[in-house]
Amino acid sequence: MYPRGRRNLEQVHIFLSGTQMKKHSAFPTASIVAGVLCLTLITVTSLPGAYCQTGEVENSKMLPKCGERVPLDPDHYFVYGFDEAPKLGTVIMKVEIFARNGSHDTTFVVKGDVDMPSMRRAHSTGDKKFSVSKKGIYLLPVPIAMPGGWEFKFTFEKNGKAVFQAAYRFEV
Ligand SMILES: [Cu+2]
Repeated sequence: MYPRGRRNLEQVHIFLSGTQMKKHSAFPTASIVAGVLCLTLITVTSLPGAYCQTGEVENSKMLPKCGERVPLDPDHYFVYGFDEAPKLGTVIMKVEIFARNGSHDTTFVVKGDVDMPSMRRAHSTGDKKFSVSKKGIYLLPVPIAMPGGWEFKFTFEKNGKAVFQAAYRFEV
C-alpha cells in the first residue's frame, strides 16, 4: 500500500502524460508550428542590435531605439547600442559613426553621461569620453547601479564644438 501522498502524485503523473499524448495525436502539427514560431523569434531577435529596447521618448532630443541609423550631420550617421542587455554592473555602450560611403569615421569626439531621470545626479557619471578601438568603434563602460529607468546622453563634438546631442532611455 502506498502512502496517500505518493499515490496522488502518481495519479497526477499518469494524468499529465495522458494529456500530453492526447494533445500530440490530436494536434500533430502543433509542436512543429510552435517550433517554427520559436525559430522565427530567435531569428528576429538575433539580428544586429539584439540587445536594443525601445526607449521612452519625451521630446525630439531623444533617440527612439538603438541599433538604427541616426543622422549626425549631412555627411554622417551613427549607430549605437549596448554590447549586451543592460544589467546591474558595467555595460559597454558602442557607437559607430559612418560616412556616406559606409566607412568608419573617427574624427568626432563622442561623450556620454548616464543618469536616472527619477533620481537626477544620484548616479550621474558626468560627460565621459568614449575611447576608439582599432576597428574604429567608439566604446564607453557605463556603470548601472540599480534597477529602474536610466538615461544615456550622447554628445558628439567636431573641432571642439558640440554638433549633436541626444538621449536614450532604457530600463534595467
Ligand atoms: Cu537610482
